[in-house]
Amino acid sequence: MVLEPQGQNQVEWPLVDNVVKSTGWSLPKARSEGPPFITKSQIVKVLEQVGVLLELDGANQFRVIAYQNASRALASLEEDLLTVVSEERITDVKGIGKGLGGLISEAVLEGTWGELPSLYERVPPGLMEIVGIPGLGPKRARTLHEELGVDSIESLKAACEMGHIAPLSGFGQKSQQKYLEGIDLLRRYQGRSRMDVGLLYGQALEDRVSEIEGVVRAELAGSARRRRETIGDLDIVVGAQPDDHDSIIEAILAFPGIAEVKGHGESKVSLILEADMLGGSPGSSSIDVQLAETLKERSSDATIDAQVRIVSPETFPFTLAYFTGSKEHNIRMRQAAIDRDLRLNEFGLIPEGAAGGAIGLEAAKHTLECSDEADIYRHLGMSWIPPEMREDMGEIEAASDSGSGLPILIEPSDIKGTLHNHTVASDGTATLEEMAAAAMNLGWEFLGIADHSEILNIGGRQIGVSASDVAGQAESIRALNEGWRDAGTDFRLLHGSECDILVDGSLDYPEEVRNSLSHVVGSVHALGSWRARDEIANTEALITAVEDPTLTVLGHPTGRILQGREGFPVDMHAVLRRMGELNAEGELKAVEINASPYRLDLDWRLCKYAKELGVPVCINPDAHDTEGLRDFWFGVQVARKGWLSPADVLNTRSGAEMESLLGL
Ligand code: DGT
Ligand code: CA
Ligand code: ZN
Repeated sequence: MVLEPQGQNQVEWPLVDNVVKSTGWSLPKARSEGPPFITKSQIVKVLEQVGVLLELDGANQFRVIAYQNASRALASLEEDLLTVVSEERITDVKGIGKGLGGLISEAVLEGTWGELPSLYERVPPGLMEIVGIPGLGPKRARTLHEELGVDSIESLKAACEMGHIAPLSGFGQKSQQKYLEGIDLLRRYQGRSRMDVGLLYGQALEDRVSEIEGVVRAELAGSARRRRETIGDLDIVVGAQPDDHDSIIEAILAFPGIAEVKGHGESKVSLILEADMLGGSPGSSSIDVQLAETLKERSSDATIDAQVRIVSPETFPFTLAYFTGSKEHNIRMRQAAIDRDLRLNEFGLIPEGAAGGAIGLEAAKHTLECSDEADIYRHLGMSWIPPEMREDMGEIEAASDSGSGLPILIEPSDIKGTLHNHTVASDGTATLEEMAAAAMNLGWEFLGIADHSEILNIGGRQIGVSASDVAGQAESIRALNEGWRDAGTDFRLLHGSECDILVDGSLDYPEEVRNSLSHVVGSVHALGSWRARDEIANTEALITAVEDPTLTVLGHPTGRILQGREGFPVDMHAVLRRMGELNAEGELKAVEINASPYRLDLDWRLCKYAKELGVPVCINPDAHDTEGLRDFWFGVQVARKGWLSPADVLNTRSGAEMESLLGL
């Protein structure tokens, strides 16, 4: 659902369906020995792609729709596809006719694709790529191809920059600008996945690899282990005796959910993973089971690349440390080793004197023994550095024997509640009671309700709670709280609001309404106006907002949607500095880490600054249903990445403390 912003306070709703991601468009090759040669999910994807390709190719609209329908029909087929095909019942499936039934059967039984290869070859690959750009469907892509010869992202960019798109009928200046922004985003996030999707796949792969016979240790490395907000590819390091390496690689290649094997050698496998990888038991997942279920639904059509590297158990700690990165952190580590006349690489920590002229694995025979990563750090005069912090942002200095020491990082279990959550009163799907029950289930002592304020609407439909309805919600919450108090249950709902910050920095609702609330989360939703003006104006307006005596938390401070849209330009350092001053004067002004994996805003790079300024951080899931509460976990990962300890995070306080902090 993509809604065009119209009015000033129109929401550009999270552009979830609009996420820019270029996928390799190719026909899957048969990999198994016998049928099914191609899996159902692979066929579903191909049919969907063919719909787009046919449209790009200028095919009859009925054919396009036939492929789209067949893709959907197949996706919702519950029976085993091989059985249905073998029993020649595929055309009984509503939406799948004779022609497409034949194609599906051929793919399943023979692993070939009929006439499709020529279609895939005929359509310029660049056209497939540009269809991923927001606002650019196959029809428009085709028009651009025919009118301007656009056949790649490059040529689209050039056409935009030369102003050739705006004059075309049905396009205009606005489209042209939007495409340029889309290209920019595509570039930056090409082939990357959000943290939730990446970790779900990474955890599933790690679990499966760990269960293979002969595997001594397997661990996720790379940006996933460092909990970056987006993940390029997964890196998994496996420790096993050399004699077992071959059979382990064989076992990995037989996993379900491998869309493609990009290559494999003696000690490395490169794969593309798809949704079937996620089946089976969640095993030892660090993500909890419930969260994993929710994520599965969100990421069923994603794919992600993975590199598996297999080494001996003795080499494992070095390889894990190396492939955990970051590259910048590794460079500093290697320098620290050189300073001690040591050579650090993915195979060992080798005294130069002992290694002599040897290189690689040969030199590694002389390595200092390290049974885990902590040993490596110890040899270099440092304490073990949590992976999240390995970004060369001061952690090397802090971890050194002469340094200030590393902070004790916050854990998910430190969270006692959250302040920004929605109910049916605005755009949530759960009632106060349901949200409260889910929060208690998580072991929380409080839950802040912050439904949208009055002005918020989508497409003219009011979403926010009107000023006159606020008192009613207050009464419901008061009654519920009284019930828990009488029953001796240490739990309370806190009655707040997610108040819109208007363009001039003032807050929605009359002041007396805001004063009646326990807390106000101030958020910008009319992104269009904020993105259209400069950084100075936006910074001034946000400072005006945080200075409002009723504002408690600055919600999703930049409005960014990861891989979807940029936040508005703002000098967040300046805003945080002002918030620091206000806190010093005794006013509680917290900045939110919006824990939705689509946002993760405040960015982790700014958390440390907030901490140094004495601005409390509030980790909020911005839940719109009971399951959404679990997103707080991602916020905790961001907080850890930003060096935050429990004391730096407002919602590690107990329910009673929160009440007193909010003056209740
Ligand atoms: P990604 O995949 O783009 O999200 O980010 P990473 O950090 O997972 O990067 P990736 O997959 O290219 O490489 C994994 C780690 O391997 C990286 O974090 C550090 C290490 N590494 C890769 N290339 C180099 C390099 O050229 N120099 C050094 N020092 N380390 C490297
Ligand atoms: Ca990686
Ligand atoms: Zn919200």
